[in-house]
Amino acid sequence: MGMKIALAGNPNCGKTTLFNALTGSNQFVGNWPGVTVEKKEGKLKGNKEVTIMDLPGIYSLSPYTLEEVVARNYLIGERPDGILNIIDGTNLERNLYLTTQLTELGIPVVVAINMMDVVEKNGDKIDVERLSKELGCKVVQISALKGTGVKEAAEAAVEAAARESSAPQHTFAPEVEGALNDIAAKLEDVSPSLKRFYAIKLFERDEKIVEQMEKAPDVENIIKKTEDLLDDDSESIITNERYMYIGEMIQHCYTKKNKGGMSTS
Ligand code: BGO
Repeated sequence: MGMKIALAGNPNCGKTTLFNALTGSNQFVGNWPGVTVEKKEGKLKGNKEVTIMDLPGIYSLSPYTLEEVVARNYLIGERPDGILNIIDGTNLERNLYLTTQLTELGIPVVVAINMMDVVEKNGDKIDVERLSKELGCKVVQISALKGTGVKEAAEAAVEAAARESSAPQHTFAPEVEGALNDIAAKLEDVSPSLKRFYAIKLFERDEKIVEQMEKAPDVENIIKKTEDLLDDDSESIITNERYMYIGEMIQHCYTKKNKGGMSTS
């Protein structure tokens, strides 16, 4: 049986460079069904049992761009065995926003921090061990351009995918967790590993997800109650909490050489 690893990341994070390094000339290019978004897949160099699926470059798993919808439909519909999430190490805060959503899918995730040659040149440091603990998934450092760590990243993704363990995840404020649990309890037809993802999307009033579900439960009362409690709309509640969580991780895990103030570069 072959294994499928999805390659996911923000636009410009080096995903194409990594995909080429992982697959070499062994690539098939087409379009995602029904849309003119490029679809690329290839066999992992040195292990033909492993297919690497290149997802469109995206910032989020929200429903606002065609690329986001294509990527998340693939992830929830096809359920790849693993996700290799490539992030730009020079832009950690922005890139981790997608990471916090990928780890909620119940699919094993490995994070590859790219552009490490630039991070190191700048004299900055990333505490990979701590980041790994706080994200609940393995984190490796790579330079797709120079080829360093690329093989190890692929091996880590294959290993994580084979273990079938889903990544643990961050928890939202107690009020939000309460609402998510109440919503999840109404999702009888959703497989256990996807309940949390669907609960969050329903909480955000994601209409595309509602349309996709055979029987979407009515959860408006649960959402409204939480919005009143926290005095904000549900989508902003989730977004703000993600940024708070990411901000804390950056504080713990990222050391900038030229901290604030005057920079000579
Ligand atoms: C140009 N290190 C460094 N330093 N650069 C990298 C790394 C890395 O590890 N990985 C990728 N890049 P894509 P998406 C470019 O094209 O793979 C660079 O969008 C240029 N081009 O070389 O395309 C990579 O698929 C002229 O840079 O990313 C590329 O995710 C001047 O990051 C860019 C400078 O990589 C995006 C860079 C004509």
